[in-house]
Amino acid sequence: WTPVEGFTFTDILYDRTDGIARISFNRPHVHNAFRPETLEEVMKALRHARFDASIGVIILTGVGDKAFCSGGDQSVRGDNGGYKDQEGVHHLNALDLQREIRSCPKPVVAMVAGWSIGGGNVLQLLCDLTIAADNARFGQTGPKVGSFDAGFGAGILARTIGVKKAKEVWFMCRQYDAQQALEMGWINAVVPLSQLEDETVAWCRRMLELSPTALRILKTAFNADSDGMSGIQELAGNATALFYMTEEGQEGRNAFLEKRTPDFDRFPRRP
Ligand code: 2NE
Repeated sequence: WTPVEGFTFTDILYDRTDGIARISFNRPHVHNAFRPETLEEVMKALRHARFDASIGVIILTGVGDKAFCSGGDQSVRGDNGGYKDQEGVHHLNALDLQREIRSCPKPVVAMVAGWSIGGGNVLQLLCDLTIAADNARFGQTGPKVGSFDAGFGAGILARTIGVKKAKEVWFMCRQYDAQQALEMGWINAVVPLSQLEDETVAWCRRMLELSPTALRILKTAFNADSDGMSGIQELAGNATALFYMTEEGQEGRNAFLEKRTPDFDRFPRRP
């Protein structure tokens, strides 16, 4: 792994290897709980990886083997509707990151060792795939600590593991080990901790062998109905992008620029 140059992050690490970017929560003293600044940094790195054409897959993980992420840092949770940044402004920017993970056109893979809890576990859920170590533990704590995620955190969980199980997760605030999470369909694979990185990278390399456009459109398709009109917008944006790459699409642009009537006659009206 090589650190990506040009960034000075305090709360995350951002590095890369052969087509794979890795973004790591780096607050191990609080089991990688996030504060607003942490999430801003993750979003900055995610956007950079998104626009770097040499990156095909992004891993989201936590530093160390004790925690992926334990959610919002309760020590900076304020009384004014969110988590306080260093200027005292309150944020719920975990929700912004959730949307960015979903709308990132490249696969995002959660690599989980240790705790995946609270808002951290919702981020894990929203990654496209999750590879867990055998020491991973998953759960929601919201109703215990006076919080909840009634958006993707409830809705996508219900779609992922079923409504009854999702209600159990939120209503009981229990913790589930990696094997239980696998059986529920919450995650994709469990491996011994010592093999976590190798296995995750192997999954990423497999995706790097495949068509990036096919993966991009499939990701959008999986999210389209649950994202409503904005999901359809993303899916449709892929159609526009592909159309722009055709002679038919380019004929319209060329005719406009050349101040002539477009000639679409040579393009077939397919059944
Ligand atoms: C994760 C868990 C179950 C681990 O328990 P354990 O016993 O293994 O560790 P411990 O001793 O609790 O944690 C180690 C240190 O990390 C801090 C702890 O306070 C402790 O610090 P010291 O006592 O050593 O100084 N720590 C852990 N998680 C933290 C957190 N989230 N914020 C601040 N400090 C934290 C156990 O630690 C646990 O249950 N943690 C809390 C999980 C939690 O409730 N997260 C917030 C959920 S709400 C949320 O994330 C959210 C949302 O619902 C909506 C929008 C945005 C965010």
